[in-house]
Amino acid sequence: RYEEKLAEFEARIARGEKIEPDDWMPDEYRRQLIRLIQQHANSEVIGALPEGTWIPYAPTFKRKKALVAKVQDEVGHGLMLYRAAETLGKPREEMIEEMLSGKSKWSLVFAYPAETWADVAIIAWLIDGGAIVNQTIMATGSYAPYCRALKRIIYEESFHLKHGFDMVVTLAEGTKRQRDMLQDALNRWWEPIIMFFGPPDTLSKHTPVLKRWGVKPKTNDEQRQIFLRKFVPQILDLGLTIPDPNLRYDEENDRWLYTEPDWDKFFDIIRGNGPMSKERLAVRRLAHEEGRWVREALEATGIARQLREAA
Ligand code: BYC
Repeated sequence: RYEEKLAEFEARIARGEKIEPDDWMPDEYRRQLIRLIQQHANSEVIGALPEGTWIPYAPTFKRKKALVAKVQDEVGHGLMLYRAAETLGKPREEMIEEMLSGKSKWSLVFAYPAETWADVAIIAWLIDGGAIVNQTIMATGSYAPYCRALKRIIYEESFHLKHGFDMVVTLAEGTKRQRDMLQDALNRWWEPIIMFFGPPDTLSKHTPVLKRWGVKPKTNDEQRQIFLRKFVPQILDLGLTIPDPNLRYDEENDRWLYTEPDWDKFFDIIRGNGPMSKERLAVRRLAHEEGRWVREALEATGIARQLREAA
């Protein structure tokens, strides 16, 4: 009976056991995981675009090599995550179609433009830093294939963080123009970074069910606090100013206080109305069309079938 199966499923999660693809799971657990992992995969693929655009303009050969490697890593993360979502029964082609049609979401940070080289540094340091905070928590979650993918992703993201920090330090220790460029990038990225962790717990509709079933061990606001605790001191140490006059540490309650971002704006952006939302999708659609002949050739030669059978 459903109630008994559900009780056993919840008892397994309470014991800290992980759920594997062939195990029994409630339909809603499956639906939520597909939604979340699919959006995460989309974010990695779309997230390659703001930095990818800067590859031809990297200031040195060393920076260009590192940036190319990082962008390749992000696309690889997308593949690992689509694979993890596929274990729940949704074909990858369908997920990609939903991303291209705008039906399935991706992280709103990538709906913002990367205007200068300092944006590339801030993304690699603070967006990847935020992603590590989020993914380290999610990797302790209940669905085994997602956790396994996250462990591998975090390993690579940790290197991205070092690459980002090295770029930020170079700019922070550079000329006045470089420091101004860095401050300007931080000013523009601060609000999206705060939004990166999702709406406040009071507005987060999926958190209760995701927490109950151990997919999301910490809430959006808890994750945001961990990020602030880790990164605010480092940002200030670099001599940068954080563009929030209300940002301060509340010792009594052991938490950072900050100005709540404009959450109406957040919900509008994730509906596809960010400054770069349409352009990002148009570029992705173009890349997908340009790769069509490869997919067709793989099908026509039977290689695609062999790969599917081997997987
Ligand atoms: N952006 O109930 P809530 C990277 C949506 S890529 C857009 O709190 P949940 C990188 C949410 O989907 C890393 N939408 O949702 C790549 C929901 O809409 P729907 C990306 C957002 O799932 C390349 C609605 O708001 N990381 O690091 O409980 C280069 C209500 O929200 C966002 C992940 O994807 C957002 N930020 O919690 C560099 C991590 N936040 O579905 C770097 C995995 C919320 O009802 N995902 N929404 O239409 C998660 O941990 C969780 O899904 C979230 C949201 C914390 C993001």
